[in-house]
Amino acid sequence: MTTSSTAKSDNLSTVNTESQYTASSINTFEDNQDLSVSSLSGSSSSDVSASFNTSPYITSPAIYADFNGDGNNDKFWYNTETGETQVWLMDGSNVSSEANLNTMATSSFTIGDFNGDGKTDIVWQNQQTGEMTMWLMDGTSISSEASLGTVDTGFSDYSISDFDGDGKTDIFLRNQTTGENVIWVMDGTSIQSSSTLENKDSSWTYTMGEFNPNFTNDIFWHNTETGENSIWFMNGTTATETALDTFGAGWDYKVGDFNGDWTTDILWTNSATGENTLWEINGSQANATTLDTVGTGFESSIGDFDGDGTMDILWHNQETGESTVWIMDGGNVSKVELGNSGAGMQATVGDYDGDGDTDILWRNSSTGDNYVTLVSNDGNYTTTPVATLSQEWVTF
Ligand SMILES: [Ca+2]
Ligand SMILES: [Ca+2]
Ligand SMILES: [Ca+2]
Ligand SMILES: [Ca+2]
Repeated sequence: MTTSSTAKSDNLSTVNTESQYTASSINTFEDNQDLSVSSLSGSSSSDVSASFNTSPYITSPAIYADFNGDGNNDKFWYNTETGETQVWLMDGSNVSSEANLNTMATSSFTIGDFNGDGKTDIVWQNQQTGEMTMWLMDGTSISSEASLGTVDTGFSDYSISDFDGDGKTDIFLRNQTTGENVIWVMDGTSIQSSSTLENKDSSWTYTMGEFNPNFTNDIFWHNTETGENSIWFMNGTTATETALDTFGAGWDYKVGDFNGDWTTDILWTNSATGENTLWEINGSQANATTLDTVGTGFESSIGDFDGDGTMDILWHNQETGESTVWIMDGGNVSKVELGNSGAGMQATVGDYDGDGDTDILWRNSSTGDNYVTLVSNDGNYTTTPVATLSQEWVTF
């Protein structure tokens, strides 16, 4: 595998242990833990077939892949050696439909919904030529494929967001070496406008979010050397910068709406010490709460595991297989221990059965075995093997 040929999503680091996830290692959530849907139905015995979640982020096909728009999150796979691609439409722990799509060698990709039809699309960058290619998706088919042109290969850092709030995902391109930043406002496979924004030198990293929230998406900037933080509040291609407190030099950060106010918050993690701090953000205000420390080696995945519209955190240790879900209510945390996954498993998350609760796909990247853990509205969970794909395949 070449390190340059990977998907751009989170949690794609590979593991190389021999252990397997076994059915016998799977427990149920502790009986006294309440993972029921509370804010939506007022009852923990609500119809488990109900397919809703109040979070616009959890249900966004630009954030969690849904290639046919049925409300069940799906899986996309990329073979880092051959460039082969595969899509799985999920129906719970069943792969209801799968297809091999075009081969895209030496490329990176990310998802979005560039035509705003509620079905996840894919944008590619060829890391050798800089050519950008878009696939508008319809289930297991590419309904439209187009070249977006070629960028300088220095712009290998790109992400998606909806900067003008029209429901069609746009593209942000950054040259991490020179600090140059460019926005492409998209309408399907057409670049409506291209704008160069202010330079941010290579000590800055960023993530996308919705920090006001007016649904023109914004950019959070963090200076890894000085700990300076700021937000670009976006309105189309116009950025208005607001400085936040200085914090977290050398810390990692992830985004999620952990208090359900539709404003993106920041989870800070110090991977050396295991310390965590939550920033609940409202415009230019960041309310900091120190959270518990997790052991080193734990990685976070963000989802809504109790389906209440506020995002939660799956902590998973790939070496030991330990997993804990933190059910979040702002800075208040209820912890739920998951069974041990077995060592060497990589977790990715999505709502694969469409019941509003985020589920987990475990992948053993040594053996290529995959398992889906479905979280149900009553707080129980079940784990089922799904198809195996050899180790050079990655997913997000
Ligand atoms: Ca689409
Ligand atoms: Ca929030
Ligand atoms: Ca939640
Ligand atoms: Ca679910």
